[in-house]
Amino acid sequence: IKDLVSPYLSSDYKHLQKNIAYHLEYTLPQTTRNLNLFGTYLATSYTVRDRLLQLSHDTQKYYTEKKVKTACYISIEYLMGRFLQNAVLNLNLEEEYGEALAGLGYGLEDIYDQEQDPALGNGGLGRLAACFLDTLATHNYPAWGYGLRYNYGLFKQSVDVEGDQVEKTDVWLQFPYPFMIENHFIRIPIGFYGSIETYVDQKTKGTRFKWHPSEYVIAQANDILIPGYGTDNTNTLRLWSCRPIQELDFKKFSLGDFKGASEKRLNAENITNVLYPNDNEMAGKELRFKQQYFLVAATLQDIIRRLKEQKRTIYELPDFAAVQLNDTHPTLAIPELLRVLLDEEMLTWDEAWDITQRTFSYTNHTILPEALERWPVKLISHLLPRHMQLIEAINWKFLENFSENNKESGKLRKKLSLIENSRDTLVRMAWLAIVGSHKVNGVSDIHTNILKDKVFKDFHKIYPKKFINVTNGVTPRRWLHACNPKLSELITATLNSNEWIYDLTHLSKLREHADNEEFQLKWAAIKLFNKKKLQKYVKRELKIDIGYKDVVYDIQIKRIHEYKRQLMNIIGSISYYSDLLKMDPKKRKEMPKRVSFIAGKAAPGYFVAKKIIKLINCVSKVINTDPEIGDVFKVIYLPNYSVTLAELLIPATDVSEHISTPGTEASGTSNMKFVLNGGLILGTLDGANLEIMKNSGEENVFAFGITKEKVDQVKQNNIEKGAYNLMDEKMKNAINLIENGTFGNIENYQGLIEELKGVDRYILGHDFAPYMEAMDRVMQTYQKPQKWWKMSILGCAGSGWLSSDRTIKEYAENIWEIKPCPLPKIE
Ligand code: DL6
Repeated sequence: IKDLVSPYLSSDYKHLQKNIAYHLEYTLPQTTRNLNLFGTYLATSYTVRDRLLQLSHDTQKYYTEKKVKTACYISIEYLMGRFLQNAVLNLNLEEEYGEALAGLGYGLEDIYDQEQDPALGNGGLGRLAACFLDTLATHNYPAWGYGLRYNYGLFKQSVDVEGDQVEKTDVWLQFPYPFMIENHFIRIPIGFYGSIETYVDQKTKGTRFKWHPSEYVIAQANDILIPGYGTDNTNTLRLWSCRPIQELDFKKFSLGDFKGASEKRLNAENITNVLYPNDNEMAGKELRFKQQYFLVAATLQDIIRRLKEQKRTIYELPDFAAVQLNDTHPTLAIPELLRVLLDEEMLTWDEAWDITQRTFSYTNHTILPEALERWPVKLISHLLPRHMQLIEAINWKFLENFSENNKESGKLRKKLSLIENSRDTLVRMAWLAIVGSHKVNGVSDIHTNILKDKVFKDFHKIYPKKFINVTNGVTPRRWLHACNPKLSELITATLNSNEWIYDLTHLSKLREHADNEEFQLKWAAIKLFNKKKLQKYVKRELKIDIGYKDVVYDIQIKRIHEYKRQLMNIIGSISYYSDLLKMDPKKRKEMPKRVSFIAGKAAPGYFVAKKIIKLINCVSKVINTDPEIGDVFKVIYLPNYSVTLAELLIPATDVSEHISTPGTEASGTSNMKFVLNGGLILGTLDGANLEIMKNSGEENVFAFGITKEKVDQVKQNNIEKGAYNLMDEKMKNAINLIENGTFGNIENYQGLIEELKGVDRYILGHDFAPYMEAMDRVMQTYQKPQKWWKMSILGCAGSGWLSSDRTIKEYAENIWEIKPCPLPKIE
């Protein structure tokens, strides 16, 4: 390995400068005479990529030699965030690159800022996948990420003068993306449609099947190399893009049918054209289904190819790769593997099914019924006839086997059936994922319990050991070390070691300093510094002047969804505004100050969520321009929420709101990032909030509201008595202000208000008073700095457990059965 490192990759700053100049001249090509910021960013990135390529080659070679078992994470989304800073930090070359770039006249930060966010995900699920990749590399686990390289990522969001969300295509590939390498040696044919041939196997005399697709496309590999922190191990995220088998139909072209000549190319490219912008909602479109199959078919062929390259047999697949299905989007991998094993490898059903179950495991990320995928049998039969046949066979065998062991009624059989006979006959993808996997996990304690007791109750009875919990986590590299360098330095200096960066449990030692006034002052000064950065951003981007000293920065950032209850937040702001207006002006001036930030995108087709955004913007306009209010209270909606924006907001937050209806948020992971950065949580008894309370101390969280067990009763009361009749007076008053046109024409919000007054599915009315009381506690506590900063430090000290390093260790030990395989250190 030592010999492999060529002198080109030396990391002293002069060498780096030469490498940058080389890429400027020969890769871009530009000349060193007309140096510019963007060109320098690209050239710098190429030098980082060179280093990663070298490490990745060494890593793959070493893993092959050691015959390691590998985790293969299949996810239809990866929300990676910017890459350059993360890679430079992980490679521990920040100083050298800083010096090299200073010599060329640039600051490292300015270079980092040139990168745009690759937004190949919607929210929690994709961001979790990105955190996992960082941890897997950092802790030397052999792993591959598999996903799709969409041409257009998540839409860019702006807000128009009416306060409405405006969506614009994210053309992230219009400029080169230096960290993604098109691997021309990996091109895989993928079939669709066609027919099934039945024949007799001459050897066994049994019936065999063969699928003859009538259409093919090509899956092209695009690799992003994932460096670990403080290690040479470098894993790969392989993103597939779709290409046509045939670029141009010359027959049609020569007949003058120019459109027809390109039709097949366009149809193929369409498959990976765009990321569906739905979060926690199924996008029931044929193209989405094609994306799902394309992803898993390419991935499985790639894994099997690598297995065979190592001269290993197909029977060894479960010892070669642990394949994790990130939610149900990749569930077609189950019938696809079965097809390959039966129809191509000629295994028996029992052999093939055993290998399949031992290979796959499935993570559920949501219990919202609208997000549980069900695909029409008709659609599957048309696109993938052999797969539909196999799904029917799996179902039949599962139900037969179950009936043999259970003399239960047909009613239960119906509930367990992978195929639902509703208006349309549908395949229940989660059912298929459960039956075809050896482990199923939820992403927080409460979520897993709901899966076991409610959503998958019948399956849990059949397979009690299959269901386990693995609470989510976040990478401390990006979400503290990189995004909050001052806090990172303070922690390292205080603990006299930077070990916490890869073993976050070390943070517990901060407890000793929680009462120390000098330490508290340093801690508070860093928060203030970060708030000032955010204040400047708001001024520059939104032209709004907000204060930051002695002002509480209260933030809710996440996708806009009814269950996440941004509506309760904004109605709370209306109510607070109304209280302020009623106050004696002198008293009002003396009130503790607060800025309430909200950011998050709404799925373009989710009309209710878009109305919530409009309401937030219209309320914000009224409050922020009311001279009676001045700087006592402001509401700021930040457009175009992204990983990069989160990196600015999270370190600057005093209190962060995680206020979903109990039992609806599977985990939430941004709550973890806030705690890590000394932000306090204002939250309901839901998702990972509960585990944060357990680890950081209940007394260090502003919790409010009922437990999930009581939610159904409240909903029932709403239905029986009418939500409006049970609603708190202050909330009624706030609704009244919306209705009387204070924030623009009521017609804009009609559906929203009717739902609240009628059924109020997410029980905002019931939780409003405790919510306002909890916010009041926040504001009171902030007036006692010693108490506040103690809570903030203790919260962070208890967050060691929230690291994705802990999460991945649990996956590795309890599900994947893989072990770290660190590359030998180069002296
Ligand atoms: O597990 C990651 C993340 C959780 O933290 C969130 O609570 C949950 O809402 C989110 N789920 C999705 C579901 N998408 N689909 N399907 O993003 O997962």
